[in-house]
Amino acid sequence: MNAPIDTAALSTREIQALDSAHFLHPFTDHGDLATRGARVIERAEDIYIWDSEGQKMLDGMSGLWCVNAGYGRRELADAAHAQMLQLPFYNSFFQTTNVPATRLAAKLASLAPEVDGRRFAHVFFSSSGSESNDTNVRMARRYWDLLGQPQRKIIISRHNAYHGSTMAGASLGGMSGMHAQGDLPIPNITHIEQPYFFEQGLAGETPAAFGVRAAGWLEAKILELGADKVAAFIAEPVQGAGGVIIPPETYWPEIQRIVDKYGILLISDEVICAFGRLGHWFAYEKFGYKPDLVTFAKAVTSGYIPLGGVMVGDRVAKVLIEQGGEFNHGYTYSGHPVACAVALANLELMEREDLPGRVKNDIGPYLAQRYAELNPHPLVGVAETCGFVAGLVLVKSKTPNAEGRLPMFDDNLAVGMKCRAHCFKNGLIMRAVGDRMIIAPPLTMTHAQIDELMALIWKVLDLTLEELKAAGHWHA
Ligand code: PXG
Repeated sequence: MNAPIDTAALSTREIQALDSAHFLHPFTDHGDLATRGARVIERAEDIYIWDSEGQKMLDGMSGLWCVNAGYGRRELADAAHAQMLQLPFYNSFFQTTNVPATRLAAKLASLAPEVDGRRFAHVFFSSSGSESNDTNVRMARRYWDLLGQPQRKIIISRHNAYHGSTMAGASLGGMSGMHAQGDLPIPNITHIEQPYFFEQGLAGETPAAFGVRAAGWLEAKILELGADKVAAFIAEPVQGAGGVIIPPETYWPEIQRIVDKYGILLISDEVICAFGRLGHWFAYEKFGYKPDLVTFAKAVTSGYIPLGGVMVGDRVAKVLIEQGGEFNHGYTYSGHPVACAVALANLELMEREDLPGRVKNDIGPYLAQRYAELNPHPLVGVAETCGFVAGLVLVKSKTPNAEGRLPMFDDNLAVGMKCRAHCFKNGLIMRAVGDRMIIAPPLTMTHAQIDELMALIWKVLDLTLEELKAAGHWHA
């Protein structure tokens, strides 16, 4: 047996060596990581993180789209501590329940707005977004089975969507790199194009006209498959991991019209967009559509402990409860008391500080205003925000080509990754999705902190431009 290792006494290099010897990281080229060593994040406070070499960084990604309440919130740690001492775990399978899970289900039901008399009175708990989307597939198909339409199995999703990394999650997602590994998607899941105006808008087309056209791809797919074969359509309100793809305003109303017309279920994957991120508790309220199932995870606990789930609307809940008998599905940690206690404390904190309202009325509009100022930068094709997510595209030139689009850099140049390297060096965590730079910072940010963020973004854009010029890749 190996001797236990006192990691507290290790240098950064020693931790990195131990890490690459034993820890297989998610979505990581391990051979490559071993040559450079992982960055060791040691502590965090407010909107900042510190690595083991003492470098402070502004966390423009809220961990991974989840630390909405910011770091260092003592009351979330206290809630976990108290609940661990009282009841660290008990299952909810065999006609038992626990107080935090029950209270949280009721709390979430009270926060989810009713639309046109359709309520979200019920919640199914999991521990992650991926698991929750597996639940959605099981539940949507069970729903149609119970209604005597078992042939309704197909779930339509979108290319470049992200719905998780389990077999069902990765299949629902539209990431070709994921499909290429492991024989995915699983049967009866298919994809349509995403509503990305910058990439797919036609010369002379308005964003509004594009939104209707993009929603039309759903109707075309339904007609191609046969409406009686389609169980559900799943989509993120704003695509997150795909690069903060913000649909035109006309998109969601048209999607709603189409799912209503064919009676198919609508699943809103709000793993990133719920809990204040877009200025509302749930994002379907912002866009005014009426989902039947809503996936949540991440910020329900501000990422302090794993928890996810599905808000189950009346339409599905009624059939499942009144006609369903036993639903043969669930996880050991469905309704985990400690995770639920932390979620309750987090939602109370978010309510007290009105984080959704701050995003909607204060820091969201301020970020939008400051982001618009980036548009004149020579590298920026478009800079846009929605609530408290933002994306900007790095372009080769501001002069549209023959198709009316701004020319992009050659993929081989990996300009987004160059920009991201400058971010790290200068104390900013910002993601690169291809040449789209994205952020989703904590919802606690002050105006002064937004100004600090913007100064950093200007700096890294200038540094990226200088690097491109020095290497002879800038001819504008
Ligand atoms: N749905 C959505 C919309 C997500 O963003 C998941 C489901 C899966 O959740 P779990 O908890 O199983 O990871 C997510 C997760 C990225 C990135 O690169 C985004 C996510 C996860 C990992 C990386 O932006 N989102």
